Amino acid sequence: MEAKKIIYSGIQPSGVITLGNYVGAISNWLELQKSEDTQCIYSIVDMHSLTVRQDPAELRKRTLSFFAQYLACGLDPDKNIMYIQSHVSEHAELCWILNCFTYVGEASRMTQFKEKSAKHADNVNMGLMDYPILMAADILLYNTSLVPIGIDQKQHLEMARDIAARFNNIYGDVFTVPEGYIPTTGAKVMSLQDPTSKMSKSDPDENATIMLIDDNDAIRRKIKRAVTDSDSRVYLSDEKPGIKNLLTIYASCNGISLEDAEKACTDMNYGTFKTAVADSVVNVLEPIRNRYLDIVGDKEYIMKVAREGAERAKSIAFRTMRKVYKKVGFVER
Ligand code: AQP
Repeated sequence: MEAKKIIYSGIQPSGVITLGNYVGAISNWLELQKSEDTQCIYSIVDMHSLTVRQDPAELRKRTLSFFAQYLACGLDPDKNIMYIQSHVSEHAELCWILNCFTYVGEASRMTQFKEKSAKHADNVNMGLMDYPILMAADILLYNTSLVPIGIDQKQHLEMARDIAARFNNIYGDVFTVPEGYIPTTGAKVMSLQDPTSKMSKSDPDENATIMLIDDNDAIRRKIKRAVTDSDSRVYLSDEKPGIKNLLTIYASCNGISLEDAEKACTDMNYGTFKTAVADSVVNVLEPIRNRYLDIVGDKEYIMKVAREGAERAKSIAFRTMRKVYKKVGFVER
């Protein structure tokens, strides 16, 4: 029997899960879990979120809330391995090993490192630079073939591939070199208030992002306030980033191409168009929010799923680490 193809992805518990995370990542996770030939591993990558200062009580609460949102989206714990990253200590162990096979020059060239260093100038910690190496460890621990991500993570995935290839060159075929899986539509959902920058989990302007668990009124209000332009016609153009973003959201929520979204909406005025976009988002998010409200209070259930997921993840991760430690010359434990 052929081994199942491993899919790995995660979201860090900072800020709030956004429509961008859903469209760029989670909606693909839902598709990928359907195949009998895949083993999907989905994590809440809490260790990554420490690269920015967190309130401990808030972080704990948010991690469980994110886990409940994974379940509410329809990620199936019987089918997938779902766990919290810090519960599997091999992530930190492999990160250390990979650090020793990564050059400071390549890590410091990463766009996210430069952007986050500028944004958090008072706390440019080593973790911020180490973020993509920990991400490489997350992926390589499980012999992952495919990593579903938004386009913002493409550079980090390239780095994970470089590190894997470098290690394999020295020690033989230890790691699977992973491929990225980036959606054709919705790889980068933009901020509703500044459609030239990414919709981001920690944006302090609450009108800029749609939260996965926003209620219908909030969704409608935010889309109504979305920045567009002084034109009045709906069509695709790089000169119209606000409209392009709303068309992207409409296309993703209706499961159609950007071009078909343009065809469907081109006769609408901006008011009607925004209502149509809001209806599409509400259709997708309302059932998720309702399921979330059912699950989030049941901490026992969430923890049971997280514990079982961590055990399954650990059994794979432990085998990888045994192999890696042997290859680099550590005495067997
Ligand atoms: N706007 C987006 N459009 C499409 N995909 C997106 N992703 C994120 N934002 C968008 C994808 O979601 C996955 C998880 O992302 P993450 O947890 O690594 O962090 P983030 O959301 O990219 O982080 P932010 O927004 O930069 O968070 P803060 O503001 O807290 O630092 C990834 O696959 C990502 O590509």
